[in-house]
Amino acid sequence: MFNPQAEAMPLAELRALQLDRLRATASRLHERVPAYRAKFAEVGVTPDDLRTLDDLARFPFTRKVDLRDHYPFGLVSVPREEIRRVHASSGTTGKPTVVAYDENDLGVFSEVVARSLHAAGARPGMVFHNAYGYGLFTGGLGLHGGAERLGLATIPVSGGGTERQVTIIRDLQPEVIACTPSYALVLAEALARQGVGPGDTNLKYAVLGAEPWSERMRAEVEARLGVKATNIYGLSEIIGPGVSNEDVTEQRGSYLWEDHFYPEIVDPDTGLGVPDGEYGVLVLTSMSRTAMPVLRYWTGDITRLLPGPSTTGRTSRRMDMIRGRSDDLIILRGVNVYPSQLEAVLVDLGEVSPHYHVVLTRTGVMDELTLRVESEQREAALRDEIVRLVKNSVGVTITCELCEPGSLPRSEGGKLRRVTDLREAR
Ligand code: DLL
Repeated sequence: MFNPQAEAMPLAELRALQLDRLRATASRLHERVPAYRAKFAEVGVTPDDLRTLDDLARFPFTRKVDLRDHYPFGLVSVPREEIRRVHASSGTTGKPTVVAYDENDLGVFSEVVARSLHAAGARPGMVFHNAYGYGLFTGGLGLHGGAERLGLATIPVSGGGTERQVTIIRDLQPEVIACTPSYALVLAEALARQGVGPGDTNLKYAVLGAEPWSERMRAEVEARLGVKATNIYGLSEIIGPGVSNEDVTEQRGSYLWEDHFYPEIVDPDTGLGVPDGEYGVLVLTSMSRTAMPVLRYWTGDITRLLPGPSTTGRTSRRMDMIRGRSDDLIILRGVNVYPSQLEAVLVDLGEVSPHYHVVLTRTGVMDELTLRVESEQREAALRDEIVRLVKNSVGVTITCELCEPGSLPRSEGGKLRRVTDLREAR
């Protein structure tokens, strides 16, 4: 194990550490972030009310909208000069939500990613192909920092440029690869086209995440790339990748690094905690961050904490694969897209009606998003303009179809479903 002291800490010690860290985080937010002070006051709690771990349930959730309302730095709890890095993730409207890290946070980030990579099979001295996107997205730089911390020879390939990726896999002989599960299949197909089969590369371990996937997909990636694949989970608001990772010898449930992130599973409708083993929304608190800790973040991801003993000696709990989401977030080829971001593009354009519908399909291994928009004029130029604007503001390539006014589904009183997902579960 990479960090036995932290990962196999006796349970009583871990719970005591969590309570200390949660109290420190709640106090920090109460003292330094007016928005949290106000949220606490609204439900009548102060950090002194946090006497046991169960008391956390009395504190308010933090949601995406809180980050948006305090965009960009309203939830930061250190002076501006102490910020060392900023990442961003898609907001529910045109604007991203911003996450800030100080020196301490970057240390936590590389520590938890190093642990994740180690759990995935990586060992110091191995060559690491990092095909997560570098940039505002936390995937590329997040995996990078942890890989260097673990002592891997890190190749910062970033996303895209499949032919070049294939050349690097053939020539630099990485043992470990990190990318989205869907991109792993794209790479496997590109390798196969060059006559490179599963046994012909040096790849042994794949660290896959940033989008939902399943056991079926795992079997496919493992067979086609000749690797052992593990699930890495995370989100920008909490830190980025490395909130949890499966152990490669077990491949069942991702160990949450519970000395840094406190997990709860709650009922999506009532917000009340459910017992371990039951499905609900994952709520996470970052307990050791300083620039922008987040208390009880409502991830929207549906999963469960797995009961049963671990076979690896770790004391942290494991979470199951993500089963779905409690909101309308679409994850397209690893990129988060909210329908409302697409709507914002159409509204800005002004030439089309606000009636639109999103259809998600899968051709081979690639996900496609078709945006169907009602419009009086249906020229190719307008269609291309919408595709270009979405690419610029949301960062994904989509297909656009202009359709006759009145032809798209309308709300029949209930919540209008804007998205039809025809992708089969992977
Ligand atoms: O996707 C961080 C990440 C990068 C994780 C690389 C793993 C690997 P965001 O862009 O903020 O951060 O998106 C977070 O992506 O709430 C989930 O809905 C989804 N997600 C992330 N990992 C997984 C996973 C990164 N392993 C959102 N399985 C999360 C299913 C995942 N969904």
